[in-house]
Amino acid sequence: MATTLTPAQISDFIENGFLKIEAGFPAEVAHEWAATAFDRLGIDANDKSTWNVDRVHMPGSRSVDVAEFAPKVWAAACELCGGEDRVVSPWNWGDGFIVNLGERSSEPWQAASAECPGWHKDGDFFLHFLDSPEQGLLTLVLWTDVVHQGGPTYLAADSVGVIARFMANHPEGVEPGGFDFKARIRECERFTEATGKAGDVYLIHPYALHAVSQNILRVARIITNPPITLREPMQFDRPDGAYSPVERAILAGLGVDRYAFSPAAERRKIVPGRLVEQARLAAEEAARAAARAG
Ligand SMILES: O=C(O)CCC(=O)C(=O)O
Ligand SMILES: [Fe+2]
Repeated sequence: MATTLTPAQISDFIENGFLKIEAGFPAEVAHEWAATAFDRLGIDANDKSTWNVDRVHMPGSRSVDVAEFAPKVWAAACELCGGEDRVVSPWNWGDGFIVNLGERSSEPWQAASAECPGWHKDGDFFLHFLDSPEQGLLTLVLWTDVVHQGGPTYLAADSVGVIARFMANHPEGVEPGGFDFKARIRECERFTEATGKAGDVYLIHPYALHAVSQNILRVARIITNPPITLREPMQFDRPDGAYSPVERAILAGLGVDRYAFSPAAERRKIVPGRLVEQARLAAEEAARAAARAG
């Protein structure tokens, strides 16, 4: 596979746990997709009095293959995971939008810090091990411009090592709710905001802690967070040393060159409560679409 990332981009990813791909796909396409969210939610983009929800994670209604839709992003994501042959394809993006219209907009604004609520690592659907393949990368796809104080996802840039050490200490596996994120985020010191333009994409280390932020500007912020899945568990003692940047970031966090790991319990899936809520929202959307069709 052709290399698309520069050595500087890869060392940035290992240092900060994320890489921003600007103009990963055309802004006009992002705007077209984002515009569909309002009808689906039954609200008017231009009339904030109709915005009856502060934040919602919508169900998906269509999907595309990223290799065709955003080839530059696909190539970069594969490279961070150690190559296309290590990644489950197709990697699909859908319109299960995470819409932030006014999260905690009436509360005093808080800059990104350990004091903010909601820090977490993604992956509510499996038991977590140091080498888990289910969430190969966390990604944030920006379907609208995302601005300071307008609900950008907060990121802890030094959280990968914190989670790596926690996972190494728990070979028996960690439930999605078992990380004590409040304690973990207090071990972090470098915080940033995932701002950008419609069409930008953040490729983020699967261990990175992040949080929903306030949208005190009450501008419509629309993203998705499609995970990439690995075909096999990660490896930290590769005989040929062909570690992916994601693996190298974990080794760096552990402060070692290699690390023999095997899980001490069965890998298993977990059914997240979020799916029940999304089924309810999908039924509401279908009813609104039927009413519009009239
Ligand atoms: O809405 C956001 O800014 C982040 C959402 C998120 O982290 C999630 O849904 O897991
Ligand atoms: Fe998340």
